[in-house]
Amino acid sequence: MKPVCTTCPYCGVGCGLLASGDGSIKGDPDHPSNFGRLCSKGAALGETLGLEGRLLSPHVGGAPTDWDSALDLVAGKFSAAVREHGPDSVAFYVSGQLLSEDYYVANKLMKGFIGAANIDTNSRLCMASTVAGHKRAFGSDTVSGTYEDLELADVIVLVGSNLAWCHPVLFQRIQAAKSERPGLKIITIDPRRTATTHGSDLHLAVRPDGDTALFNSLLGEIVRRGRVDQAYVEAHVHGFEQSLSAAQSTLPADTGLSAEELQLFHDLWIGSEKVVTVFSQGVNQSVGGTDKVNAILNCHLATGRIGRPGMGPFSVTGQPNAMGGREVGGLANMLACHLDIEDADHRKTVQSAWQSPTICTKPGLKAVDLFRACASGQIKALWVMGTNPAVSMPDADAVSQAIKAVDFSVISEVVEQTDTSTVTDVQLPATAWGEKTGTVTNSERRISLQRAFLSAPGETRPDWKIICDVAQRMGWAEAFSYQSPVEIFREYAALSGQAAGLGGDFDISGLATISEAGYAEFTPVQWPIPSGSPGVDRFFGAGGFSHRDKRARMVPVIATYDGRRRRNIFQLNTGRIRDQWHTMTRSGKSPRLSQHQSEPFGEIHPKDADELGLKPGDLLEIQSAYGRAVVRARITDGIARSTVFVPMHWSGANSATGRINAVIAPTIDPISGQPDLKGGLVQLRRFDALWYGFAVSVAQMPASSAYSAVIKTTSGWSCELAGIEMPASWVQQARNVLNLKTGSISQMRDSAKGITRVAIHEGSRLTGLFFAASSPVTVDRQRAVSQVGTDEQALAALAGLPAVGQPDPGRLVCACFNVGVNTIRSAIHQGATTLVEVGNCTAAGTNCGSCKAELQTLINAVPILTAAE
Ligand SMILES: Nc1nc2c(c(=O)[nH]1)N[C@H]1C(S)=C(S)[C@@H](COP(=O)(O)OP(=O)(O)OC[C@H]3O[C@@H](n4cnc5c(=O)[nH]c(N)nc54)[C@H](O)[C@@H]3O)O[C@H]1N2
Ligand SMILES: Nc1nc2c(c(=O)[nH]1)N[C@H]1C(S)=C(S)[C@@H](COP(=O)(O)OP(=O)(O)OC[C@H]3O[C@@H](n4cnc5c(=O)[nH]c(N)nc54)[C@H](O)[C@@H]3O)O[C@H]1N2
Ligand code: SF4
Ligand SMILES: [Mo]
Repeated sequence: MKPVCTTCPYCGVGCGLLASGDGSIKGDPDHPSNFGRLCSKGAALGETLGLEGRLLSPHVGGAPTDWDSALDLVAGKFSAAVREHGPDSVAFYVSGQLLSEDYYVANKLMKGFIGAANIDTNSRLCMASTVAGHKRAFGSDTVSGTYEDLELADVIVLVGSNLAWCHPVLFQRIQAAKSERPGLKIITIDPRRTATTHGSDLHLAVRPDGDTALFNSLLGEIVRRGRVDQAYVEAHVHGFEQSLSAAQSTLPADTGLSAEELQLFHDLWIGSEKVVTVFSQGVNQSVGGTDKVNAILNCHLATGRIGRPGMGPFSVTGQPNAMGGREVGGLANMLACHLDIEDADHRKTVQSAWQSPTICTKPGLKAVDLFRACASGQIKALWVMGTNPAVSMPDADAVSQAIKAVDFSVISEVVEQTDTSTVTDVQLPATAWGEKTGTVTNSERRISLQRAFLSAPGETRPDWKIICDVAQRMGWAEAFSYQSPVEIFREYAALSGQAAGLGGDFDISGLATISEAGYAEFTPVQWPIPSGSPGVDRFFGAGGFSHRDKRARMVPVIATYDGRRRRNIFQLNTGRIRDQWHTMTRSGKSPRLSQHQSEPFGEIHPKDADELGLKPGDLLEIQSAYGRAVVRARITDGIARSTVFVPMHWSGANSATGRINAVIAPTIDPISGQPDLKGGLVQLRRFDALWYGFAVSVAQMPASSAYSAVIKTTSGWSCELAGIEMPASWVQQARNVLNLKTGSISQMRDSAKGITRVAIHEGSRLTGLFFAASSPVTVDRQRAVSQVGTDEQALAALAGLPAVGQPDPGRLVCACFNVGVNTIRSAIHQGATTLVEVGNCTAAGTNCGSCKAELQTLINAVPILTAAE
């Protein structure tokens, strides 16, 4: 069978894939986002398609039911709440992972038919500050540039972005451009050392939230050096003087950088016209996120470096359809097609296009307030779609409680048990990636189709269909009578033409009459796509902003900085790792992806670790007024003092105490409503475990004990754990942890190492291994994983050592070819000194390339011997 062209369901790069029903996935050589490239997550998609753990039928009150009963219940509850308490008593909380068609109908239902705007999305946690910053500066939420600009630039500045891990294919494109043109300089601005800073020419370890001060210092310097584009500013920009005086009132010292570092940055940025400033969550997720965005935009506007090849500000979107969500008006303060709720003409246009009985007249509740309103009883019915807020929202324990407190809650999910689905009343089974069809828009405004290549399993239905099924039952049968996604797409495209008529930027009306066959053959295309005239490649090169006077605004922004250091008060920074996707409900199904980083961890500076009495391998307890978490300490001088970095991915479903958002305060940027997920103050201490353990089982292990982190392996599951009470019986403890009630037991006490070892056999098959010790257990994890599920002798397995002649490959670095750190180090010691040579010897880094930055670090760590030595 011919593979199907589709689009990756993970990050906003939006790579094209060739997917087959047997789960084989390749990069699509013809897709203009990736030209055949892939990253480790995309390459491992085939391992996530199994039906294990999928939600396959509607559930009410924990029991399976039929669709009609579930839909009648949901529609009845929402209608009753609207009737009895008004439209503002219901809310949807949706996701940048929905397809545009799903997203569009959800918004249509809430804003045009229920008549309130209480629909917000996880993009509030992600892109809201950029949206607000764009709107302040441009009058519209427009990303002006294209990926090609990154290849045409002379200087690329990455601000608050770990591109090498979070947008790996874009990073690969940049690296390829750099190897062709070594003059291309990459600057990364991040308080922390990352895989991206390793691949950069200059790393500016700005103090947390020092970005506004940094770009203010740049604006001052642009002016001092006479490099303002006077003609552009005079013709197209307002607010120059006010912004400059605000910038000049900011102290360069507030950046936390030295005078030399600042000068280097100024020289590079000002010295080349072709500069692209890429920004992401280190900018957006801050109490001053919107100001940071405008501080960056100010510098591009003052120099007229926008909308021309090789230059411009560039916000990279996170989720596969973060951009599409903004286009359909997914946020509580927007209308479809970049129209504004506050504008009466805009509302009228949308209402008449929808022929709807009503239209919301004021912005709805933004994510943090939305869940507060759930807790307070204002929201009587809540519908969550395609997101896991009990893990990803700040103050996550309170969010979980808030969902429980709502009279009636429903979730549309693909996975049976998530931290959120287990606290909702109704679970509706959605078709997953690979089983459904619809469009997504990537970071460069390129619309691509995700196509089904598998049949829908069980009773699952696509999200758009579930929403329409409910809307029809709420009395709006005609307005939601779509038979397929293309019908929704056509309506949406037609509306965008009317929106553009009101002066908007978003116009895809050229696709408003697309046929079913045309949609099925959809090839990736960048908007704007007006009907009857050609679109443009880039926006704003010659002005033409969306404010009424067509001018952009430079916005005065001031950074304030509380530089006091307090004893045992740390700034909590959070973010992503290379091989997991958010709350791991999908990427966590891949054993390969789970090996790269198998535990939640906290990066901490060696001096802080010393002060806290932390040794490598110890556990770290993180506490705030909101909650606590326990993670593995990772001691590194790559992180600044008094800060700690923890990944966002671990949830209650796979860890006992690794859910970091339980600790994070629900503090928001007052302009965008985006939570400060990279800020927040915490206290740290060494977690005093009485024992540490490691377990491997053929059965799925629950997240138990005082500390635990469970991952999927090739033979079942493995788990790191620790306890604060000595179990009465290690055998019983092993059975509980391994989730194996039956089977014969072998036990061994290794007094030399102080390790208790328990093996469980079912007949001749080894079903579980459990190791415990008073200090972190030092058995060979990979060896233990490879033994479980086989006919391994108990005593050999309990010895936990690699068999003679079988070297331990070490922690996984290259997920594509399963190459461990020890294999790579040994190749380097044997003389491989470049990425190509390491690739030739071990195959590491030769497929998706996501691990190249890590390989380079390993190469750099080994001194190269010269002939003289
Ligand atoms: N592997 C992987 N890739 C992903 C995702 C995933 O879950 N896994 N998710 C996708 C999504 S939805 C998103 S939004 C993107 C996010 O992509 P990124 O924004 O690149 O990812 P993060 O790791 O959240 O944060 C980036 C960096 O911001 C830094 N930072 C923290 N505070 C500051 C600060 O004050 N200033 C500056 N300059 N930097 C700071 C952090 O140290 C971190 O290294 O990734 C997308 N891609
Ligand atoms: N501490 C901290 N917290 C963060 C961040 C951070 O940097 N630090 N980043 C924030 C950001 S940028 C983001 S984008 C969020 C992401 O956070 P979430 O959106 O909560 O994370 P996901 O795990 O992607 O959740 C998606 C859910 O949808 C389900 N799903 C998958 N496919 C489908 C489908 O087709 N239909 C339906 N109905 N459901 C589906 C998945 O199983 C999963 O449970 O996290 C935010 N939270
Ligand atoms: S870079 Fe990786 S995760 Fe992002 S779209 Fe491409 S293959 Fe998917
Ligand atoms: Mo995101």
